[in-house]
Amino acid sequence: MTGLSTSRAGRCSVGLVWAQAHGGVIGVGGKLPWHLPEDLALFRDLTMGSTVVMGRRTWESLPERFRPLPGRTNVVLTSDPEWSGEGARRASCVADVLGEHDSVWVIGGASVYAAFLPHADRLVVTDVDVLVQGDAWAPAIGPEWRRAARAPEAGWSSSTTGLRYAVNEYMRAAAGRAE
Ligand code: VY7
Repeated sequence: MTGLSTSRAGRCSVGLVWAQAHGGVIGVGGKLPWHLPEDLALFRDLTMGSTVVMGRRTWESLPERFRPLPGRTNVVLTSDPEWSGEGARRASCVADVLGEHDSVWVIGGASVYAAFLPHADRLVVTDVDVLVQGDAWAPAIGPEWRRAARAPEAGWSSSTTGLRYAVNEYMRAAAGRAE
């Protein structure tokens, strides 16, 4: 499931990948409020070899030994022209990212998901069956999206940690996306 194969000339193919608890919670205090190694493996496999786009806060939230995320082109969005991070490419806006890459995975956080959602073709969303306090939320998945797959099709997978989770893939329905 790596890479985005739907790229057309001159148009950046955009996937968003996130994991969410009930209510769409994706983070609290700059961290993921659960431990789900199976999701980290999925995230790694999905994004390996690709360009990953993240906000500056998400970059700061990565453990230093995983910064930049290995095996991937790391692009960090920030409006601060002075910002730099070792192993990161800075981008100042969504349009720059879309113009400079053939395909990207957007990996967070909340404001960056919201900014790229109108340009996205594909969403890969891990539902984590846990109720947690949050201070960051996933964007709403509107009727312009249709679920193309869920694994497992019914019920849940069980993590070695005991948590239950399921992986959903959404594709944009016919109407199309913003340029
Ligand atoms: C981000 C980490 C955060 C904290 C500790 C380790 C889905 C996830 C993300 C983002 C999970 C993260 C890591 C895990 C990945 C490793 C490097 C270390 C790698 C997302 N579904 N899940 N996320 N790393 N956007 N979407 O855990 O990273 O990939 O090499």
